[in-house]
Amino acid sequence: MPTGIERAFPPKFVWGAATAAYQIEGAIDTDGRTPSIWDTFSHTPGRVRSDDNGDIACDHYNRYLEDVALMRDLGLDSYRFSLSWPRITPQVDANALGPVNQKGIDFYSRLVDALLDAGIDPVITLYHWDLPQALEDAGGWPSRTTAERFGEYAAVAAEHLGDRVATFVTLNEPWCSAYLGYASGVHAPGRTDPAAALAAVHHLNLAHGLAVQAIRQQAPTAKVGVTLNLASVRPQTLLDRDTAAARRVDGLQNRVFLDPMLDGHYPDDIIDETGSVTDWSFVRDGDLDAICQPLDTIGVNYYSPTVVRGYDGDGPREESDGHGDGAASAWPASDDIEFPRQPGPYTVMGWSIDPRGLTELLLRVHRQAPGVDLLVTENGAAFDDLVDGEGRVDDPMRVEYLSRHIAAVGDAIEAGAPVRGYFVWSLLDNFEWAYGYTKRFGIVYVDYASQRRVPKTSARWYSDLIARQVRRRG
Ligand code: PNW
Repeated sequence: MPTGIERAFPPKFVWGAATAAYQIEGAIDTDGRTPSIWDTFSHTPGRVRSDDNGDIACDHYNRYLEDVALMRDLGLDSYRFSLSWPRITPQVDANALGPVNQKGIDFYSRLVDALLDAGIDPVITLYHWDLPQALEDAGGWPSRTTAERFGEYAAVAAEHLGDRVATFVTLNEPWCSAYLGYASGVHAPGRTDPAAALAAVHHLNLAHGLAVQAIRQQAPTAKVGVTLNLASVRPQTLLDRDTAAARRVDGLQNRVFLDPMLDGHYPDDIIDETGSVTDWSFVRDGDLDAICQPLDTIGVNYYSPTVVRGYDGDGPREESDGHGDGAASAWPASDDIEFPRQPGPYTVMGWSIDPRGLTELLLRVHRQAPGVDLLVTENGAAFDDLVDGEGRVDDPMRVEYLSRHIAAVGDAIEAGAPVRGYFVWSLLDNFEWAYGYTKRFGIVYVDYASQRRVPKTSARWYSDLIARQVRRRG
C-alpha cells in the first residue's frame, strides 16, 4: 500500500496496538499477585527458550505511564491489554473466587484513567493465558469449576472497570489455551492429554458464555466479544483426503468455538471424529444455552495461513505447522493430517507471510456471523531487529508486513466485512511465551537490560498512517 494512493478506511475505524499482562508487566509478586500457570511453567527448566520468564518482562507494571505516553505520541486510538487474573483475585480456588485484591484493581484503574486522559480507548481482555496456579492444581481448564470461577472473576472486572471501559474481550485464543496447553504441551500448563484438551475447549467456551452474561449484568452498555485465533484453512490439493483434512482442521480450530458461541451446538463431524479420544460427556444440559450469547464483536487474530493435507502414508511426515517442536501433536485425533511447509517469505517464527489469508478469514467469519462487528485484535510479525550505531531500529520487513495486511483488511471491508478496527501485535517487544525474549514482535524495541523503549521505523510508519487516516476523517 504505497502511501500516495492509500485508501480511506471508514471514519470510525479504530487504529490500535495490543499486549498481554504476563508478556509485559513483570512485578510478579507485587501488590498481592499470586502465581499463574505461566510463572510455574517458565520457572520449570527446559520449558521456555533460554529458561526465560516473565518476572520482569518489560516492567510495564512500574512503567505504564511512560508506555501510555508513548502510545499517545504514536496517536493510537485504542489499546488492547489483558488483566492478570491472579492480581484481581489472588486467593481463588476451585470452590470460591476469594476476596477482591483492591491493589490489583487499583493498578488497572490507574492504567485505564491514564489511557482515557491520553484520549486512548481501552479494550480489556479478561484472560490472556495466565490462569491462577491454584485453579490448575484443582484441574485447570479441563475442569468445570475453572469456568465457573471465571464467570465470577469477569463480574468483578466489569463491576470495577466497566464504568470506564467500553469493550471487554472474554478470552484470547482459547485454541492456544486448550491445544497448546493440554495437548502438545508447549504452553502452560504443559500437559499432553488430547482428551483433557477437548474438555478444556468446552470449559473455555462455557467460561466465555458465563463471562458474557456477567459483564452484561455489571456493565450493560459495554460491548462484549471474544478473540479467536481462527484460521482460513486451505487444502493443499482438491484430492478428497486433503479436503477432508481441511474440514477437520477447520472444525478443530474454528467451528469448535464459533458453532457453540454463535449457533449453540458443537459440530457433529468433530464429535464423531474425536470419538476415539473423548465421548464429550463433559457437555451438560444447558451448557450450550449458556455459551451461545449475543456478541457485539468477534476479534480475529491472524499471523499466517493454514494449509493442510491428508497424510497418505508415503514419505516422511511434514510437521512444520509452527505450533512448536513438541513431540506431542496439538491436534486431537488427527495423526492422519499434516501441515506442509509453505513457500516463503517467512517471519522469524517460521510462519509464512500471506496477507490474502486475512481477507479470506474475515470474510469467512462474516459469513457465519453476519450481524456481528469484527475486529482484528492481533496481527504482526517477529523479525530480527537490531539497534544501529545511531540508536535506531530500522525494520522495513515489518513495515511491509503490516502495510500489506492492513491493505488486506481494506479488501475485506470492500468485500462487505464489517471490520471496525485493527490492533498491531505488539506495542512492545515482549515475553513471547515458549520462545522467551528471542522473538521480537514490537513496533517499539525494548532493551531488556535498561528497559529503554525505542520506537522502530514501523512505529513511526504506523503513526504516520494513523495521522493520515485521522486527517481524512476531517
Ligand atoms: C498469539 N500458534 O499467540 C498470542 O495471542 C500472543 O500472545 C502472541 O504473542 C502472538 O500470537 C504471537 O505469537 C499465538 O502456535 C501463539 O499457532 C502460538 C500460535 C498462535 C498464536
